Amino acid sequence: MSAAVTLPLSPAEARRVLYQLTLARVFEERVLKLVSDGSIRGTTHPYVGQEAVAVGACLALRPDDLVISTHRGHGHLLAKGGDPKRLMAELFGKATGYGGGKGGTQHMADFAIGHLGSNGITGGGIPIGTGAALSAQMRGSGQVVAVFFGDGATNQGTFHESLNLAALWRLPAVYVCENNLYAMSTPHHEACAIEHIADRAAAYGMPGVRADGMDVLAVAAAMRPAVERARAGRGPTLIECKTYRFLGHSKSDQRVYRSREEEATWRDRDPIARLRAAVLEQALVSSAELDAIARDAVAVVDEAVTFAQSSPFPELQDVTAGVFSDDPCAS
Ligand SMILES: Cc1ncc(C[n+]2csc(CCOP(=O)(O)OP(=O)(O)O)c2C)c(N)n1
Repeated sequence: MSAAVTLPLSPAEARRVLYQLTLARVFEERVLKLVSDGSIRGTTHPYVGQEAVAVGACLALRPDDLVISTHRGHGHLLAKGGDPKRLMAELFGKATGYGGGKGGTQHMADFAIGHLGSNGITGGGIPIGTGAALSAQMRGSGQVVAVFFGDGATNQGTFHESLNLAALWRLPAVYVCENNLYAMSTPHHEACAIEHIADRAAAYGMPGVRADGMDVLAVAAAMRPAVERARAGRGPTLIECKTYRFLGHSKSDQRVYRSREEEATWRDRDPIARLRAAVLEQALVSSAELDAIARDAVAVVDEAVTFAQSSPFPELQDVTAGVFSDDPCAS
């Protein structure tokens, strides 16, 4: 396994971070099973392998800070403190889900915890997150917005327009690119002439930072000064997290565009295995506690599945409820 994560953490923090990483992993693996057996209909974009980015980024945020997510968004929602039951129920299309069962995997939000929504449009969340940062600035709320997106999204106009305005207006945003090397089957080097997306920051006049997206603490360490800078009114930062999705783009992807050797190299950098090894080596958490963390995550996901299965489908009369706002000016 490649080099260990950069501790220190207190034992309690180590347990919390490991739990969050494990919960995201167990949740996604269960979703894939449920998709395979037909319990969950439609597609899903698994986050397995990328957990350190969401968890590391959220570690650097305050509870009232905001995040905006992508089509690969279950991990972001859970890391921001989302409810696994409502998330699972949404995937089952049930009335108790985040979107009342009508949005599904790519259309979930939880404003109460500062999650502004996932988005099925590649790059679609970037201007929305930028607008939220403008709102935070105008309201003087002191909130920072973490905007998540993939490497493919950085070739969209929305990325360039948003980062330009955010830098110009010194908006309190942190742009977190999850560079997992592929946009569906297109490798980054076939879509972009430069190797490091972080280098694009120079074009807008903001700092560009590269982070090991397979190391939760490296992500948090890159985020902290960026969040501080944003909160102090000094403007946005672009953070490129080098990461990898262990599985296909979506459930039907046979991964013919990449080698099993490449996958094995990245699996060797599994963010959960690395943190587990590091905390054991420093005797921060015992192996019995690690087992308990894994059991807790499985129990929470079991409970979420039971909740989703036993929840009702939405009523026909509610088909348009939540589609339009009755009060467009509501905050
Ligand atoms: C505007 C738009 N174009 C194309 C698509 C189809 N699409 C869905 S996901 C995806 C790849 C996105 O890649 P990236 O931004 O790198 O995110 P990742 O899937 O790697 O997390 C594409 C092209 C889309 N959803 N929206």
